[in-house]
Amino acid sequence: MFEWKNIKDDYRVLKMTPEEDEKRMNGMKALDPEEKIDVEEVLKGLENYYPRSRGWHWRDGRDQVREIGPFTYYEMSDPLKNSQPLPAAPSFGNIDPQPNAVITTEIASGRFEDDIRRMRMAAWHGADHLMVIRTAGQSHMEGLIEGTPQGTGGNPITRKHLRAQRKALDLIEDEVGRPLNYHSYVSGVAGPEVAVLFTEEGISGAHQDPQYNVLYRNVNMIRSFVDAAEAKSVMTYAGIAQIDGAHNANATAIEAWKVIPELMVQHGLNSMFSVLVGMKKSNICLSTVPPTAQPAPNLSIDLPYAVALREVFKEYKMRAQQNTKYMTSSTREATVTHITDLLISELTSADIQSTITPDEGRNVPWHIYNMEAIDNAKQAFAAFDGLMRMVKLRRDEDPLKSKVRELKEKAVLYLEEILEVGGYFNAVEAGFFVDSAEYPARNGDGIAREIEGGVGVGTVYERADDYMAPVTAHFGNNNIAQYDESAVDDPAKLIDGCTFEKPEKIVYIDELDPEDNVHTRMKKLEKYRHSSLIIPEMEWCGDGIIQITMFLPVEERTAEFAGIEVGRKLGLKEVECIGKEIMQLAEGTRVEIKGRVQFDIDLDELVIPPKPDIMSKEELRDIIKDDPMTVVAGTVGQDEHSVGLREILDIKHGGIEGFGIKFHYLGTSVPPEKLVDAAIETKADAILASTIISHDDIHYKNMRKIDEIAREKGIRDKVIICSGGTQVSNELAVQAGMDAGFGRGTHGNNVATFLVKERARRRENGEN
Ligand code: Z98
Repeated sequence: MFEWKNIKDDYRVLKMTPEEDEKRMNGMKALDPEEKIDVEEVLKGLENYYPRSRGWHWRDGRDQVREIGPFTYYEMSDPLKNSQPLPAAPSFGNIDPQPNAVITTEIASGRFEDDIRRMRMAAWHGADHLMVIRTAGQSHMEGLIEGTPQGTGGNPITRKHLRAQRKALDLIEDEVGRPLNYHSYVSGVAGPEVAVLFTEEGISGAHQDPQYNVLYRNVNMIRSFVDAAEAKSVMTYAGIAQIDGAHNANATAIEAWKVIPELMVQHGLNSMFSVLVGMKKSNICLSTVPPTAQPAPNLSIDLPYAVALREVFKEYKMRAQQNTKYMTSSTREATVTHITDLLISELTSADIQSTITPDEGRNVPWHIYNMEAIDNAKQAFAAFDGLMRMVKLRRDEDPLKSKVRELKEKAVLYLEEILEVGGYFNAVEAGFFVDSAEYPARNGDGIAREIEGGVGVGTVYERADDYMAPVTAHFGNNNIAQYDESAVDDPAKLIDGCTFEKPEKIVYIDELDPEDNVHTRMKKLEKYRHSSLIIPEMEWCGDGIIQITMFLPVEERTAEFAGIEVGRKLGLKEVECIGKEIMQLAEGTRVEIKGRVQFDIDLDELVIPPKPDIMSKEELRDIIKDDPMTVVAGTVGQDEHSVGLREILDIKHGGIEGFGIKFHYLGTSVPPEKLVDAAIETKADAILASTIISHDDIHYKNMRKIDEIAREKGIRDKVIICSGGTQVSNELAVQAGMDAGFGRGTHGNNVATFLVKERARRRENGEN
């Protein structure tokens, strides 16, 4: 029998012995951050797996004033044990502040086995809400499906799929050190069955809203609402956080900002229904999306809506998602919309911040874009941290005051009108919802559904007087007392516990289709998992997809097809244009294409040059601070090219000056003697000779001269001598008497690192 330990809110973990845990995980060991997760191992022994946690987890340590690296933060939660910080983090001691809000990412490529690896990457970036979109059509299926078929536009949600991913997430959450919420969808014709499956398999969040079924999936309304009562009861028992479907109204509306009053009504209907079924308000999350996007002046429309919503529904949770309705193929534009939407979340608070991948508008759901979207949220929240200590919404002044009031009044009026026509079902029949006019006006083009129509019509029956189901978390009259008075509060007692208490009662079906399953898919791709071969990958192991961005100096339509031709000429297959943006009508177009490469890379044959030996800025600064260094520098011989050398020297270009190294710049066309004499005069530690001109090997000849003169004057062992230039190779420079030569691509830190290490080496060997 399961015994749960309540951690906080509705999040509980199972009490288990180490042996039970080991059996449940089929002996799988903790992940090694430097090793890939073994998906084949995850798939083994799933018949014995059961989830170790139930319920939703909010981040720990929220809203504490905390020091992270050199900064004070006010709106962050506990840090992760292992994570992938933002790209700029190395300049800030690699800190990775984790915001208060749970961060969602949607991962459902159609192959759940590859999504496992993506989920791990996402958790490292800071996502703790992993949402799986269903395959097309699953919401119209009457029952559950089994096995692991490939999906279209999402994943077929089956027990095996959920088990494999939940098992992997158990390992991943230990690795990152934060519980991970696993999520999918309960709305649909098989809602109650799915809710039971989700409880059994440890799902912690789910969309459930009967209005979604009715309006967008044309499921019969009676069926949808009856099912919803059952599904919500089960979700309540399991502590599953619920997300509603109101945001689909602004995604569907012709002009999204016009349905704002209706959004509040839809939120209200689903929330109150859920409360009446027994769900805690703190588990009811309103799915809110700023309805419009730039170039609309969207903050002045979307902010009053966000404020009104949070005031009316203050006891509930807010799940904020970015606007997707107006997303095009421009990931840049989508990113800006995302960040401005995040500003609304900051100004009004969000408990869950959903992130939609900036490629959603191009329908290429790739690994890298999940990470970009998560990073967008993490980065924006880091930027906004503490903002509300400095700015305040002018709530009681116009325009916010009157706009918020107007929205609330319109929502109330809307509800009154629903009552006037005889209630929700009549209102739906009358086409009240998603009308294109701005309420209270109506254009009569709303989504109308008939009470006698839709999927599943006529499938609702009244329970008979002797109806009884010996199960936990059942909605409505169950007539238990008639059978056993003592089981009224625990009907499953009649059968010694149901599957919610006894996972061993679950009938686990592995695969039904001998072809369309994870094992055949993985077998075909074995070479990319068990050999030295690799191939680029965007969504699935072995897909070979790459994306190329280019500018083509022609008008848009020509550019699209010319771009595809470029891909073909590069040898790519299945080339498609996934994005184009006019730079100027006639001058040209930015084009993005995708295609499949027709080769793989053998890592055994790959020549990887040794890692350049570069010390960090901080390390270099510290060393030079304790032990100063001076150099003399100039372009040598008849060479007037000073740009390269200045880049190595000047602080502005990341040169050695920035690490505290003092330099005496002697100018251009400096004779070798002068360089050496200056080094003697200034007691320099090093000479840096720049030499671009290479006719007749003059650059190497000059290097030899510097070396000879330094020897003649008896300072060769006291001074490090380096030269650099576009045609300089280290090997030939050393042959010409230099201590090192620096070629194209050299930066100040390469030179500084060499100088510091060479000085240390010489001292260690007693050479100077
Ligand atoms: C989101 N990215 O919000 P199908 N129930 C509700 C929904 O909102 C959705 C489904 C079910 C968005 C995805 N929402 C849009 C309340 C979908 C999904 O029939 O399986 O597509 O139902 O997560």
